[in-house]
Amino acid sequence: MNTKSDTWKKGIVYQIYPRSFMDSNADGIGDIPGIISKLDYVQNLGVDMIWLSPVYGSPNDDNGYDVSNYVGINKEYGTMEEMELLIKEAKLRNIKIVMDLVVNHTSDEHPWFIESKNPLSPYRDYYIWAKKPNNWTSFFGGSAWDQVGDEYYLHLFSKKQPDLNWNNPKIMEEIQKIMRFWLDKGIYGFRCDVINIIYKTSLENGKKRFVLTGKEHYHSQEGCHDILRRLRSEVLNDYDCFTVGETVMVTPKEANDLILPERKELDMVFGFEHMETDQINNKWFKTKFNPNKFMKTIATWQQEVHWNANYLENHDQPRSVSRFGDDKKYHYESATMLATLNLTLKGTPFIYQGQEIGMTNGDFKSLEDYQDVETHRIYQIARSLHFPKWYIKKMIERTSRDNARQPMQWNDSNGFSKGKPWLKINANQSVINVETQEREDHSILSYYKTLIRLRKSSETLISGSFKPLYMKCGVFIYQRYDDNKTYSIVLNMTRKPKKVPVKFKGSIIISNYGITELSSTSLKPFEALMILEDMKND
Ligand code: ISL
Ligand code: CA
Repeated sequence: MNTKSDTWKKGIVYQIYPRSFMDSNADGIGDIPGIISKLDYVQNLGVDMIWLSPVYGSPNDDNGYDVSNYVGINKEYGTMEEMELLIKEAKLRNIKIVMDLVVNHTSDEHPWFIESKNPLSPYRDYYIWAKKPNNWTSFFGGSAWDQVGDEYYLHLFSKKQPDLNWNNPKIMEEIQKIMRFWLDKGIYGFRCDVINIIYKTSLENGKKRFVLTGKEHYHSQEGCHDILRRLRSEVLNDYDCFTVGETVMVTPKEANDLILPERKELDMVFGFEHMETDQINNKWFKTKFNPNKFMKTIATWQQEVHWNANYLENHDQPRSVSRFGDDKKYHYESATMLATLNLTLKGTPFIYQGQEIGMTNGDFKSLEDYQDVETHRIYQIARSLHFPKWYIKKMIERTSRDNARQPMQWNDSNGFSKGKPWLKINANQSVINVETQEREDHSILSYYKTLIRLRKSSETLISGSFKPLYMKCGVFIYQRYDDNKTYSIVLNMTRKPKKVPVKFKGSIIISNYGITELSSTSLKPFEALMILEDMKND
């Protein structure tokens, strides 16, 4: 049993989507040498871990979440030597690398699947084949089955992402080898892709649903818990590492069933309930953002879940300043208000590349500008359902995952690449970029750096308790406290001035309007304050 460091609880994670982070060889595609060239920037942010989205061999149908070689590197991103150099260079800067474990499915170009297409192959049972498809539907819309020969194979995502058959003990063997291959290279653990749907209890038809018909046969099944316990006891326990599960559709209770220490499964999970408070039925049918619903969901997870992985955006989600803030009139104020939320909650903060400078949703002009496989799939389905074109355009503009995948805005021109970027760069990089913000004290980037330093120096923010004080009219007030200190965090999540309904005594630790005195009884638009309560007055 290896002694486990607690960096994953005390530190902060920065997510890098390699294709869009930094291009070192002018082919318009981000790569590993590009990441290495920006490690000083990442270190200067003050973060402790980098979660690296997949860089494995892949045909890029889903930008690497379709793996064709788990123990090789996509040549567009670099070589294994460069990957080993990244781990080493990061370590020199006290940054640990966390890889993406994508084991619900492989690419259909993985040798296992190519072999498996032959019914007589020993690899046939590495995947899920059936004489005829059941009624299950895919996360990307449409049937979850495609035909090869006279049989069908299951794919809960794109048809180029066939699901692995975890009922086959060979899969456990193969995946344990892959995990050890990377842990032996000195990585600090895994973000586990859709890890709570990998075990299918049966292939029975599912109850007809608007989305994900069939999910009751694979969502958080007992067989999945068994697999997670074995991965932990047979592999992970031999290393100083942690796991964060990407667990779709879990409630706080289901999250605890995956992460409570006595369960010996995962260390923490990404929940989605706060990310589903501005939609009806599914993410493509967005509603007006309702801050009260959002903050109540967050408060529930803070109080009920053993240890949270706190995030506001990632490579699948729209940009938080556009979605939960105001990326026009109150760009600085709302981005820094959201930063204050993200970095003062209880649990491990995750920051997605570009969030620290307030990167916004995309400025795509036509469907051809989008690259995401899911976006194009949804477009086809919406057209086949005769949705009006103007409605489909709005749906895609608000929800496409490409909103988060436009290249990192390093300066006001070609900071990301000297070549033609694989995905169009947002025109607002002329004003929203790292170089400009590094020069200014009053910038989103400077605010993030201050907040990160503050959080890492405060035992109360890292391990203290959480208590909601007020969650109404778009105002979210909560406390983080322990025996030594009590902080009150006050957030106006709206563009309207709001009355402060609670009396505070104490000193202002941080304010996104730069105020130093607790005089006013009202909050400005998107105002954020953190106050160190005056304990003497009790
Ligand atoms: O898009 C989403 C966020 O609302 C989800 O439906 C997402 O597709 C789902 O959470 C699974 O995401 C993960 O697995 C997918 C991959 O496309 C995503 O990028 C990855 O984060 C299949 O590997
Ligand atoms: Ca490149």
